Amino acid sequence: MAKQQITVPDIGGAEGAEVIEMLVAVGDEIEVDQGLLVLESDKASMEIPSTLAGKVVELLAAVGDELAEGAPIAVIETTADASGEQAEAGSAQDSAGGSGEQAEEGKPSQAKPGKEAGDDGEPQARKSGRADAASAEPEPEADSGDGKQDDDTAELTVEIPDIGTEDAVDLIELSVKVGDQVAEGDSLVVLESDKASMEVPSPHAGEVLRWLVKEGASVRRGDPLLVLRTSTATSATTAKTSTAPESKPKPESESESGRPPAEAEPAAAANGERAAPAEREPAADGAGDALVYAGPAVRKMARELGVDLGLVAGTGPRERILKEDLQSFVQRALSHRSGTPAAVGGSGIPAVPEVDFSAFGPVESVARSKLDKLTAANMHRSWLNVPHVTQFDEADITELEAFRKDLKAEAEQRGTRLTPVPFLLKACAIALRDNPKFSASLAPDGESLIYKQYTHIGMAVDTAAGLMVPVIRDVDQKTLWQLAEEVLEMAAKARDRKLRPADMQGGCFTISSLGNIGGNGFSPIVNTPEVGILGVSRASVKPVWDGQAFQPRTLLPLALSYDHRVINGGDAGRFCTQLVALLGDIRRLLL
Ligand code: CAO
Repeated sequence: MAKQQITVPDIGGAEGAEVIEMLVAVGDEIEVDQGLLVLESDKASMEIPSTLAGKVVELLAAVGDELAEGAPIAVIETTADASGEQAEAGSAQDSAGGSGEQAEEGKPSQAKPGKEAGDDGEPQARKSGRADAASAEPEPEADSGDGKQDDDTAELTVEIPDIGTEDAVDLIELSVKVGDQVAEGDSLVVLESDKASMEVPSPHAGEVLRWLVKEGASVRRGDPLLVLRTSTATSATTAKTSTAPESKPKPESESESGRPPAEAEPAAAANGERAAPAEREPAADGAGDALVYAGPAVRKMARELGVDLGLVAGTGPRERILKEDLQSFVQRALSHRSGTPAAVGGSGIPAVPEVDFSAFGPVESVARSKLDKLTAANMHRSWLNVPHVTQFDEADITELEAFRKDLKAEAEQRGTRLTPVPFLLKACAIALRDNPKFSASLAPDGESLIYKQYTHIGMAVDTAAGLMVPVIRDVDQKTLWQLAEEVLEMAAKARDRKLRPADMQGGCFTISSLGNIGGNGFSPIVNTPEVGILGVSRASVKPVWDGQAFQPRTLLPLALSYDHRVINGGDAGRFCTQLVALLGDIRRLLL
């Protein structure tokens, strides 16, 4: 066992980058290359992977910290077996020091933003006299002055700068179009690797003459991107800039200064390819969909504008949020607000008036967690988009409870706990099989329903950090014991913040059980784009008339909320009736 410190590696010249997410907690067992935290600079967000395997014994960074290369991240207790090469490499470094070396060792394998061979942080640009618009071949290196087209202008081929990896990365967005005038530092394209997304800033001001790559291409350092026409004066200045080792990528705020946002981002949507929808389409999977897909510049702009990106619909590739989407969102919000004398919120809804609570007594403002804010955005979106109806029922689980209690000892022997939730999962899986609309989703254009050939069910988990919805896969194919184990495992992972995005994706339907907490009933909000959610409240013993006398029976309150665009009352009635029958006679779970 040895304690070693992991520090921030070379992050591509970024002076300091903000920690926007911690991916590990003290006590976590981690592997080499597992993400430790996410850093976001002006130009890129990047996951910093661990260079060691072992146990996290101390965290030396937190969300909101500004970190530069060499800053300590965590202390890892490595085992000889687990740490392997890394332990050897870092053996001289204990938790008290050695951060300088560690930074070298800790260099991430993933892409880094904006750092080029000359360390000047600018993409390489070369002069060229070629005018072959269709060519995607690299332009030949030209001597200084060769690229001059006339007295005032020159053509320059801009290349992919050093992106911190020799591997190819995806070019996911062309941020400008032919004919655009770009300022030095304007984003030309967005690149994305497994671990980071980054914008490539223009090394010069000029006019975009032609593209030499296509959106979706795999690119590497040195690949030609586009040809710029620059003025000779500008070109001379920037050519100097691009070879000056001390120069750094220009902060976005500088590059955009003097330009209104509408001009600053002539992204794909500006080509007229897509129209920004009024509101973000519900994302796939509850808390999993919480991950907003947007580049650093858009995130920065959103922060400046105070916009929750969870509410903005992305029209870029893979629903990436473009600056234009953000602008449309803000414009819509402003036009709603200025429309009537009474202040109105989104969709014309009267806004809640602001109140100065401190006028009535002492107050404290506590920042909400990211998870809380994303959950709020998801709930709000679903509430506004989905016409909700909730159907209530009660299942007589007297026999189920007796059976469950009989199995308590066996459950303990197996090292698990059999709560009502596995039975609910099983019963829902059968009801979903027989009522497939409940696990369908509405196509974005509303023209079709997407039926899923799998039965993955989300389970709401109440955690100290907020609400999480891990998804239990192929519930229909699992035994009650397997489900019991998975419920425990997923709930524990959620509470320990060990769920991965993939654990929270792919759900067809959700169960929200408040049975362990209490309450007679509640109407849950559909976890869009799912169309149904089952709310389960606390079971209680009640007198039930059997035709001759009142009998004490254990009744479980159920509340099925559904999207009335997809499901009708009749469908919901049938679903609930079947569920009640299944839970009332668990032998039916075998049928
Ligand atoms: N009625 C009465 N008792 C119930 C019950 C019910 N409907 N459901 C569970 N219980 C009891 C169980 O019997 C068990 O006690 P015993 O061990 O004595 O039998 C105990 O509660 C188990 O509770 P649990 O929370 O450990 O496990 P669970 O499987 O019932 O629930 C989970 C797991 C993850 C669903 C739950 O812990 C949880 O987080 N629920 C909250 C979900 C939520 O927040 N929903 C709201 C979403 S919208 O804001």
